[in-house]
Amino acid sequence: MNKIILILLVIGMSYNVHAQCTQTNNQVVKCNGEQIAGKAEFKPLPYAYDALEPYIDKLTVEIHYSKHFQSYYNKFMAAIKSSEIESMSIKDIFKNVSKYPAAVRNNGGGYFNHMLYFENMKANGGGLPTGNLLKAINKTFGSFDEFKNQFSDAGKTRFGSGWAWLCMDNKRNLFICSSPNQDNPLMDISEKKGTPLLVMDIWEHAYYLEYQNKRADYIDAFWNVINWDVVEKRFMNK
Ligand code: MN3
Repeated sequence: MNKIILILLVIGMSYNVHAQCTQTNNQVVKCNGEQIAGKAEFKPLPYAYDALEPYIDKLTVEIHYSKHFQSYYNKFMAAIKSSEIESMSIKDIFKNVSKYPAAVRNNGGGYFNHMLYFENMKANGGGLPTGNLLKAINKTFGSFDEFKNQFSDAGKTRFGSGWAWLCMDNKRNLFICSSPNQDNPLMDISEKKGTPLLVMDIWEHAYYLEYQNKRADYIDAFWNVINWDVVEKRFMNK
């Protein structure tokens, strides 16, 4: 009996050694490079609210970031507080999101998707990606313009509120998809699964003040604010 306990103990210890957890202020915030859900932070926007003008106006960015995004974060934290999933990584929660309350799916997606969206924009953005990402785009879609058309169409044709995505599957193949509500391609309920590289918010709150019903104009403008450095980093990190 003691031998079994000893073996279990050794297995348990070696498991812990393999989980590479980093600490900030004595708190574990990441394990194996993945953000722990309960320790997720709401960080300040890395650029000014008016940095994306004239493509996305100041008031839209301000309300979107400080009200909508903040609210998803607050509700996500409330939804996981004191539950078993608080100490899991956000990506592991998404892998089984259908098993958890709808508030976790909606607000966890709302938090995570907005984090990626605001991160993959910047002042004086746009242009073309470079290096391996551009090569992969050309190989998959034939040309950057064809990729741009297909990604824009994913946004234009998504009925209601949602998101357009450029993703990579586990064989590093690129694909475009869109998702409804606050769903994303990391979730088990997603039709297409993969790692998000570039994301565009197509909820009306992302563009209505400036563009009203003209979603296509907002989508055209979005190409001028993309931070390709961030997208390339996501592509190379996996
Ligand atoms: Mn939004």
